[in-house]
Amino acid sequence: MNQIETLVRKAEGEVNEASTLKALQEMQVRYLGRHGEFTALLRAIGGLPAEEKPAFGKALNEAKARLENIIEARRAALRKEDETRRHAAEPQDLTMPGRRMRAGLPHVLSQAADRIKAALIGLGFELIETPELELVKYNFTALNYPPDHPAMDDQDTFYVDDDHVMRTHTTPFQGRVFEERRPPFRIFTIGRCFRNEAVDRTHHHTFHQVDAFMVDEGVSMAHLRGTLGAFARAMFGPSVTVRFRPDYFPFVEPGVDFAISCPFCEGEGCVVCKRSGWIELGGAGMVHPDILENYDIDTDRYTGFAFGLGVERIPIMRYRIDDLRLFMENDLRFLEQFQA
Ligand code: FA5
Repeated sequence: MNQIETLVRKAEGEVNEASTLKALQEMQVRYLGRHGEFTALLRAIGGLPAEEKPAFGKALNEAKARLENIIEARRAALRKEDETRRHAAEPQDLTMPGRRMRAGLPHVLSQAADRIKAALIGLGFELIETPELELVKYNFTALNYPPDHPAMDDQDTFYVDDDHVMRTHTTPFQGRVFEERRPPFRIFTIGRCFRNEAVDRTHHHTFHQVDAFMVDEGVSMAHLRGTLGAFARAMFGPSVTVRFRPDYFPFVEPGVDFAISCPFCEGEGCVVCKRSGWIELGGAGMVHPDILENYDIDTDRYTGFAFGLGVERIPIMRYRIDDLRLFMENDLRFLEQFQA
C-alpha cells in the first residue's frame, strides 16, 4: 500500500513538472503503459497472500484512476497554454470585415427568357419544351421545306445523321404539337438553336429563339399584330409599335418579318436602330394551310398565326451589347453587370 502511495506521489510530481504535451505523454507511458511502473505493481498481486489481494487490487485501481485524472487535467491545461501562445504569435485584427460571399445570379439570357415567358404566359400562351436534337422531319419536312431548300444544306445545318439535326430554329415544335393536340391552342417554346455559321458579332453557331403559335376559329393577321404588339409592349415599354414587311418562310402564308419602333429614340433614328427608327426582331405569318391540312385540321374552320424571334436580340438592344459572342463566353466580368 505504501508503495502505491509513493508511486502516485512521485507520478504527480512529474505531471506538474511536465511542461510540454510530449513530456506529459512520455511520463504517462512510463507509469501507465504496458511496461510501466503501475503495471509492474499490478503483476505483483500474484505474489500476495489471498486475503490481501482484493484490498491491494482496489487501492491500485483507485490510484491509477486518480493519476489518469491528474494527467488529463494537466493535458487540457497544456493544450490551452499552447493555444494562447499560438494566438499571441499570430496578430489578429478582430475589427477586420469578414469575407464577402459571392452570390450567383441568373445568366443575362436566362433573365431575358424569364421576361419573355412572363409576357407570353400573361397573353394566355402555354410553355412547352421540345428537343434540341431534332428529327429532320420536324425541323424541315413537316414545315414545308422543299428537299432542295438551301437551309437543309449541311453548309447551314449540323446533321447528326441522315434523320437527325441539331435544330436550326424552334419552329419544329409545331409538328410535335399538331401530332398531339387539336385546336384551339396557344403554345410557345423557348430554347437553344444551332446553325453551321461562321461566328461573328451578330451570328453564332449556338443561339436562342422563342417560337409561339395559335390555332383557333377565325384567327387572322389582326390577331398576330395584336399579340406581337402586346408582347413588344410588355418587353420594351408602352410606346412601342410593330411593323410588318412581307417575307418568305416555307411554313407561313403570308409571311412577314417584324420590327418594333426603336424604344431608345421612339422611331426618330439613333445608333441602336442604326438611324432607321426600327429594330428587326424575327419572322411571323399565318400557318400555311398545307401544314394544317397535313395534320387533318379543317382549314375552313381553323386558321393560325406563328412567330419566332432571337432571344439574344432582347438583351442586345436593352443593354446595347455590340457582340453576341459575349453571351456564350461566360466571362464573369461581363455577366456580373446584369443584376436581375
Ligand atoms: C426563323 O428561324 C423562323 N423559324 C422564324 C419564324 C417562326 C418565322 C414562325 C415565321 C413563323 P430566321 O432564320 O429569320 O427565322 O431567325 C429568326 C431570328 O433568330 C433572327 O431574326 C435572329 O434574331 C435569330 N438568329 C438566326 N440565326 C442566328 C444566329 N446564327 N445567331 C444569332 N441569332 C440568330
